[in-house]
Amino acid sequence: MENQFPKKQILNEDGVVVDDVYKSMLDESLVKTLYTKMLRARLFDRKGVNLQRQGRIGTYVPFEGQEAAQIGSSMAMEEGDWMFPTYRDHGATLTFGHSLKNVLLYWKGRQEGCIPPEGKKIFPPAVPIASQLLHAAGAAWAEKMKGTDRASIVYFGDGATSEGDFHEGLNFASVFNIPVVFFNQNNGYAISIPVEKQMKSKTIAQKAVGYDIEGIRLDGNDVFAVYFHTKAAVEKARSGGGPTLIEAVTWRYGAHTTADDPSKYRDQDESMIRRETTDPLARLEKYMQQEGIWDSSWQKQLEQDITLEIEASVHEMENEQPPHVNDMFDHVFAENPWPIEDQKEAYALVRGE
Ligand SMILES: Cc1ncc(C[n+]2csc(CCOP(=O)(O)OP(=O)(O)O)c2C)c(N)n1
Repeated sequence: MENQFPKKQILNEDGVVVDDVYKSMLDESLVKTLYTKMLRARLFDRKGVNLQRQGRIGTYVPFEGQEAAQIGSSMAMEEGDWMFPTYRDHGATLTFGHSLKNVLLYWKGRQEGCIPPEGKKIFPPAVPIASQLLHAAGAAWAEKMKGTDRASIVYFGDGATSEGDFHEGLNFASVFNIPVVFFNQNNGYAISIPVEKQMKSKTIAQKAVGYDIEGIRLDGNDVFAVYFHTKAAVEKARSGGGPTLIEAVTWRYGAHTTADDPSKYRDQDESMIRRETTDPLARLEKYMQQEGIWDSSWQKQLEQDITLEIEASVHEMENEQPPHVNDMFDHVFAENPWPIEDQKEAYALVRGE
């Protein structure tokens, strides 16, 4: 099965394009945009971890290492399409147009952080694993019934493929030929469980066979492979070709969340080695250098501009009121059932209110 789903690559680890078909499609402005968005995501992510460590936001979920997977795939979507992220996909949502301020507000615990800018169809991050696959299939099915050419993309991890919702989502999308791209980021771990203990199958892409849909396995640290293959899957979906399951093989360098200590379950050297050998940004930089489109003063200026943009959004987030404890109780049901009302009242009593 592994041989039937080889890891597709366009840009190899040395920054060399290994698939000639794509050479003519790599214009300078696309390459620079991909680099810019990946750098923005990385700097935002590092800021998120620092803010949590300084006690300025709550628990934060980092994604450093997964930038090519998130930015390449979100850049393949168009205005009017739907995006269904998990808690780890703010690189994708920011690239698709979510606001820095609101993404930060989410991590601060404010429910307003779930609201995307006007016109952006971005769902709140799904924390119940794999539940968002059904939402994505449903939204795309609705678009199909309305006769539009809008598609959905839904993000999920390797661990999510063990949930019933994964299978229901794929089966439903297959049976009704729904315009949805199931975008898996196989980052090797579901918290502390390595993918080899999560499943017997050697790839995630092969799971598509069970639903008779297309399955694609990609080098998820190669932003060109992710961008072009996701774009093809989205275009196929738009033109009535049905769903695709994409497995982007990647790696998270850091912890599962800021509440996790990865040294308890994996060798820390591995992330260091991967940073040196397969990093998505370093790889793109090598390509740009070899193509003569790398300019270190451009990169420095870019980094400065992004840093200022992020700092301004932190300032905006911190100018908002802190979350109220009742937010924990008030945003799941339109009308709270009695056990939740009881808990809310009990907690108010404890606080002396
Ligand atoms: C239905 C459900 N079960 C368990 C959890 C607890 N949980 C949170 S993250 C996680 C691991 C998910 O791993 P994966 O799908 O590979 O995504 P990753 O976090 O690696 O991006 C689990 C089990 C949950 N949030 N929802």
